[in-house]
Amino acid sequence: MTTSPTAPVAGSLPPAPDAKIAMGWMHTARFLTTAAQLHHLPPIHVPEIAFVGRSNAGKSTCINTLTQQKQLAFASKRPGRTQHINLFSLGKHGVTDAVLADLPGYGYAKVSRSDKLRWQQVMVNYLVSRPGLTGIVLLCDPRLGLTELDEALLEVLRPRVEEGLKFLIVLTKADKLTRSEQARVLSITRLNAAGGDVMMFSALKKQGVDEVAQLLWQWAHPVQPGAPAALPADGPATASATSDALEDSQQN
Ligand SMILES: Nc1nc2c(ncn2[C@@H]2O[C@H](COP(=O)(O)OP(=O)(O)O)[C@@H](O)[C@H]2O)c(=O)[nH]1
Ligand SMILES: [Mg+2]
Repeated sequence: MTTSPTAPVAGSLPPAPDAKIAMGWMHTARFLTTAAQLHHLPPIHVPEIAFVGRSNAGKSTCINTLTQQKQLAFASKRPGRTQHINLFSLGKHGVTDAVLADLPGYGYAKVSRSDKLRWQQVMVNYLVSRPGLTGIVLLCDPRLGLTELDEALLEVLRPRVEEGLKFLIVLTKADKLTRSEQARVLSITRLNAAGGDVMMFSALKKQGVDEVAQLLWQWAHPVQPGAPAALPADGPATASATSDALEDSQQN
């Protein structure tokens, strides 16, 4: 979508902020609350952005990297343990202007079938019914690609994305892939992204961090009717590629 700087379309994205602004904003993240069930979540009156993905996809590490806080979302050595929805407030000077929701990872082999089903239901209910939900970040290990569970989630999301829900697939652990592997998985994933964006990310190499932060800032600060665009543009957000191979602890 293109917008004229003098007549922004209501709800459209503002220009990308400077990376420093986006990263400073992400750094304000602070724990708000945790809930084991949907109806225990407080109503939120600012844009809410949810992080979802398979267990071990790198979700906690991604949230910690974006917020530049080592322990905000606990990077568990035992995947599947985080069975709560955790909310984090974002906003300068203690004024919350967005909320991040960290949803439980799915697909962990050692969780009982009944727990799996219960959590899938919580997740689906959250995604279809949460008021104020503005955007979804789906974390995916590019070496596995979109798995059956990711595809099932995409099907749930598709109608909401068509209605305007923002959607981004973050391909984590980019440092595990060569440049050409990254290019290949990016183009394949773009075909299956239900109209959302796809970005490469590495917590280890700090690849794609600014770009993801800038996009989330844009999601959380949509252009208001009649208002001028919020901040000067700093060029389009694109993921650059670096590569190397490092080990992590794997499950399944
Ligand atoms: N090489 C590499 N490993 C990563 C990266 N991000 C996460 N990991 C590793 O992947 C594993 C799972 O990460 P975690 O954030 O706990 O995944 P979660 O279950 O989705 O929250 C951990 O061993 C992390 O150290 C990355 O960017 N590069
Ligand atoms: Mg985690």
